[in-house]
Amino acid sequence: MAIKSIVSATYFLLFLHLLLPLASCIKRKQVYVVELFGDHTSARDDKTLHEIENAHHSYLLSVKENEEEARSSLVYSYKHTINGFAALLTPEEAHKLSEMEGVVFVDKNQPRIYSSHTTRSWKFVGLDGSLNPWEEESYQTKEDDDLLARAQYGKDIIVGMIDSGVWPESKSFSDEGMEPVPTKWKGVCQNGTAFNSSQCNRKIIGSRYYVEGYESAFGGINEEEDYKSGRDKDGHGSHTASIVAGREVGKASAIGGFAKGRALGGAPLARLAIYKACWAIKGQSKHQGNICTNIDMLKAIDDAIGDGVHVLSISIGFSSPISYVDDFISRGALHAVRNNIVVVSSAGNSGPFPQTLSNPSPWLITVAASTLDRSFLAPIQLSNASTIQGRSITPRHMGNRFYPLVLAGDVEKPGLPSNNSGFCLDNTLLPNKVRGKIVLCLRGQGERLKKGLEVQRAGGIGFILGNNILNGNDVPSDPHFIPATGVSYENALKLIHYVHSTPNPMARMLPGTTVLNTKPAPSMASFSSRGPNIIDPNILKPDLTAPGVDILAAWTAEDGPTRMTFQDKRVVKYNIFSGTSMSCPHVAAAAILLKAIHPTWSAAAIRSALMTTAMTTDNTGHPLTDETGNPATPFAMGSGHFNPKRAADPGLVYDASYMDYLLYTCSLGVTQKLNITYNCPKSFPELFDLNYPSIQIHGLNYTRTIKRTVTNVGRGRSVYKFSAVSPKEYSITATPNILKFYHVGQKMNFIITVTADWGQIQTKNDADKYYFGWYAWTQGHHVVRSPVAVSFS
Ligand SMILES: *[C@@H]1O[C@H](CO)[C@@H](O)[C@H](O)[C@H]1NC(C)=O
Ligand SMILES: *[C@@H]1O[C@H](CO)[C@@H](O)[C@H](O)[C@H]1NC(C)=O
Ligand SMILES: *[C@@H]1O[C@H](CO)[C@@H](O)[C@H](O)[C@H]1NC(C)=O
Ligand SMILES: *[C@@H]1O[C@H](CO)[C@@H](O)[C@H](O)[C@H]1NC(C)=O
Ligand SMILES: *[C@@H]1O[C@H](CO)[C@@H](O)[C@H](O)[C@H]1NC(C)=O
Ligand SMILES: CC(=O)N[C@H]1CO[C@H](CO)[C@@H](O)[C@@H]1O
Repeated sequence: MAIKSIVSATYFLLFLHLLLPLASCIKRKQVYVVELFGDHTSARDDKTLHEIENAHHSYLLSVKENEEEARSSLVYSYKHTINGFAALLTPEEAHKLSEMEGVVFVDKNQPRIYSSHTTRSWKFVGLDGSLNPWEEESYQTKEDDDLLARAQYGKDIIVGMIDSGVWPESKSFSDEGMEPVPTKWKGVCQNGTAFNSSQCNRKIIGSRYYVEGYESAFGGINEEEDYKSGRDKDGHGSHTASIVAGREVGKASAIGGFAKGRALGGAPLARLAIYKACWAIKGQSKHQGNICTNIDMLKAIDDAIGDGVHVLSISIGFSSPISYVDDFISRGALHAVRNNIVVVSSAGNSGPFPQTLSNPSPWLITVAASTLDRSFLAPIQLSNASTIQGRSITPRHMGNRFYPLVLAGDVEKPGLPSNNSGFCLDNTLLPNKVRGKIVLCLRGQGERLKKGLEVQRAGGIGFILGNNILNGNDVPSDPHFIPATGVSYENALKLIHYVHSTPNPMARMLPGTTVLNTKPAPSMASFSSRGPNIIDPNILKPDLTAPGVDILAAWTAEDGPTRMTFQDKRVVKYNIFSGTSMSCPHVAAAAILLKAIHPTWSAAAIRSALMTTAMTTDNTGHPLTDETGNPATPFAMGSGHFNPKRAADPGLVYDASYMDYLLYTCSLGVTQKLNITYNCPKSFPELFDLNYPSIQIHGLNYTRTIKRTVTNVGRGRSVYKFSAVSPKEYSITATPNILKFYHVGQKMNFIITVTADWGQIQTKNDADKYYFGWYAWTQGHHVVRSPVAVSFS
């Protein structure tokens, strides 16, 4: 009970603070999160679950007038994640509860707003090509079919999608020919608007939705904007679900007769369990788009654990880092991992700036985004006979004529502030100077699709979107409304030079075509969030990169993809979208296949297999690059680009258990704050000793030894040899540097020593800078590789 008194004291201070502003609004009920002492037992029978809910109810009954009121005030009863509940309480009731025996914590829910990790441009329909993620990567081989066959296409594996719901009628979610639902499944198909309990099938085996947190923060769902059910209005949830587990669909889509592709998810027979926690908000709201609140997210994870999913795919997060304690995805995921569920999450779209990474917890798989080897090339011909390369998926053509080419900055209303000039923002262009011309607009301010509309408004005939220096080579392929193409920063400079140096600059834009096997690919998307991890600089994140640029997948059949920003009447069943939201489900699909092939592997073993076998070169054989054209660092790509086939046979894995994560929370000093009932031992491992498949060390000015353990999952008798490429200014060694295994399942410990080259670093003035290297254990075709990032301070 010592804990209780300490906590009440902490809580009380918080409470006073809350009470003052609330005093004036009489008895207004708000959502509070109440956490109780003690963990849930591991028993998960109906009786226990019922008891948990009754216990939550009885707490409420003790502060409410009657049974009826207590029942109706319970918002969520958490049964598999935290031991607690969310309830509508007055401040007085909250205070009373906080003083009760067994209550550790009562807090007014500060709705934290998560959003889906797609880029802000809403993209639209491909020109060609298949969306099979395995097929599109030229460096992947036909052997991937063997992988799918070995995994039985994921038929026994259930993936929980926490997202904006699903469009159940999409052919991608057909259950034709599928076997009955796995008998262990405990989920439900929740009745709601336009999606009732008879609409689940053998593919979509469950559907639930979570709206309480949203509605308490933003008011009731506007049923014009979203369906109050598992049905997806937004498109994001259908897109991610079909990337993971979409069935094969012959002719995926057609707009203007273009798209003729085969649509196929990564694990086409896996079962989908839909947890809709994200809701579309239209209009000019600050949280425009798809938003999700913390208590809804946590309940979705809580139910997914109870329902029996094997993998969770969460393409949701914050736009900047947030602590493990405040982050309900992280907290829920820790309990999911305890139940041996693999949780895959997106790194975020706040790149290319450093320290922007989201979902950094070491129990998550954190996925960055990179390109495919497919481009939609739409070049520009200049009247001086040069061609400038561009990209577009705009289904509008301008014909063969040349038209005058102008720069937006030269044809806009006078007196615009210089920081608003050249961007083709709303109502900035002068029709008398734009009519019948092609306009070059710059990226950086304003939405890309809207710029095209502004050119159209002013009577322009075509539009070129020029990257700024930050976007570099990362050119988006957008579905504009008038003939349009996008160009790199370098090409934008060429066009500007051409206009300035030519008396009568003319150009024509050629229609877009799909080009496969483009090189180099993959390369990092500029929007992909970057490390270093500032929540804990001892854990290197992201973990991996996977395709997240111009991904074609299922859409809602009702909604124009750009509807969030302006009227778009175009409606498609398949849509092109970019973001770490799209790369995350690729890795979730790989995790499904690995889980099917290796049912006994832990979540950490599956992550390790994916990380240590990841590719660090592109299809030219050179190091994978970022948007600047330079080699990408582990802060952009983690261990590299996922490679599911090699991951099925990694040789060795770095395993970690729930207990290891608990000890990690002890080292970090957050165990209590996470309200985990666990008495930390007197001594616990260093943070950097968590058995992670990568290494990050900060503040290393002399030498450090790091412990790791590998488990043999390859051949029985085998000998692995150590090799390393040390980060500049440091050296890496291992003791021992040969690992001899005698049987499968055998574990071996080793120590990595990283030593700084003092003198050199001191003379440089870059103490904060990280240096990168790697080490590997090699045996035959097994190369078990780990990136290393080290900084001096
Ligand atoms: C559930 O389904 C029934 C029958 O379709 C319908 O009448 C009812 O309104 C639905 N309930 C909700 C909450 O949508
Ligand atoms: C559920 O929806 C389907 C399709 O809209 C409809 O045919 C069926 O009657 C509905 N069932 C119930 C119980 O409302
Ligand atoms: C543009 O510049 C003005 C004046 O310097 C400033 O007030 C405004 O915030 C700037 N806008 C942006 C988007 O940077
Ligand atoms: C045409 O103009 C572009 C842009 O100024 C320049 O890079 C290119 O060399 C020119 N081509 C010829 C053939 O002069
Ligand atoms: C080296 O690191 C130690 C421990 O972090 C610190 O006390 C010391 O000041 C550092 N030395 C330099 C030169 O930064
Ligand atoms: C007893 C305890 O540690 N309570 C913590 C529960 O979690 C919240 C944050 O969500 C902390 O603020 C409490 O201190």
